Amino acid sequence: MVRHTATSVVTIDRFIIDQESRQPKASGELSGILYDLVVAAKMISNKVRSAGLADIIGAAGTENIQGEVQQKLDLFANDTIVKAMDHGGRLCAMASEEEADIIPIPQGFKHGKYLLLFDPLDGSSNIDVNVPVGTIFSVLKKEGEPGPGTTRDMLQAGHRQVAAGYVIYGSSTMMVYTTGQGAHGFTLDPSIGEFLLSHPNIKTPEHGRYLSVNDAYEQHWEEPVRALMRRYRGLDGKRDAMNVRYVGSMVSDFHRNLLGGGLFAYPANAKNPLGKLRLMYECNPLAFICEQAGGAATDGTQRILDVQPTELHQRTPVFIGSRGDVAIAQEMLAR
Ligand code: P6P
Repeated sequence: MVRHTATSVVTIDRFIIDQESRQPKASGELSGILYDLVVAAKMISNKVRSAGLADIIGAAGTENIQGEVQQKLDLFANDTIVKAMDHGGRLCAMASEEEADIIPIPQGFKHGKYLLLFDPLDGSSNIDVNVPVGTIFSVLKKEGEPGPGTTRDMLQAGHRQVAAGYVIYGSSTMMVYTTGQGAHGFTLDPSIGEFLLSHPNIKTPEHGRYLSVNDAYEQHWEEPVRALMRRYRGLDGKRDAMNVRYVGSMVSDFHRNLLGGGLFAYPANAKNPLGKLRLMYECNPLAFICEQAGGAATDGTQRILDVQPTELHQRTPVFIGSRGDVAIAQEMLAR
């Protein structure tokens, strides 16, 4: 007789409902935002997977606020998220890496109390060489009076996030998110179009195997950063060398390190005095997830989630991953 070991199949929608039921004051609006983000993730995943076949590979020719050439898939991902989110009545404004100003909720649509910030397709320069890319999102709550959200409403420290997550379009499409009740991973089963719980309550190891940094900038780092990287590489004899893994797609590097343990670093350098990565919709959401998984994230002087933003697209140096490895950065850079 074949014994079937019961394995519970939990869809992301079911998980979202279960998590909401544990929050007595939950109105269901945050769950609604997550549902809509799941739909957008499926649509972007579908397009990313067929990008090599359809005519959406390659630069769209336009530039985003960062002066970076926008890939066509960037624009598709951006528009997909905006269209999936703008009419649900739960948001009062959005902000995207691809758009200079905030994205208002169109006239005629109900304004909710939440703010959504996102990087629609991080690492998009890797698209046409088939390196995994990702979507990153952060949800804040508007303080004060209800009504249309403003840039000022968005300038909140990362510890005020109510939800954060990313989608990685890799060998499979995965969505990892948190609402402050742990970090949980879901893998898309394309045969049924459902994200299924595959990585409940992710915990990242205290010390990691992997170091993800672009050391082409070594000559532009300050000496404490160079000493820190020598430590991670075991060159000062104080610890074993970490394996370097760097694909140039933050979501991919972060996700591998989250599951296997490791540290992702994008330090300030003489060319980028505040580093390259954005605080509000890259570092803050990933830091929230990382802390929920038992990891940590610092800018070298303070916890990423405590940084008080002053601009929507501001950049920050970042050292994020296994708590013990981040502690070394804090110790060596605070000197
Ligand atoms: P560099 C992609 O452009 C990105 O924003 C991140 O996804 C990635 O980690 C980083 O930039 C790579 O930057 O300077 O090493 O090429």
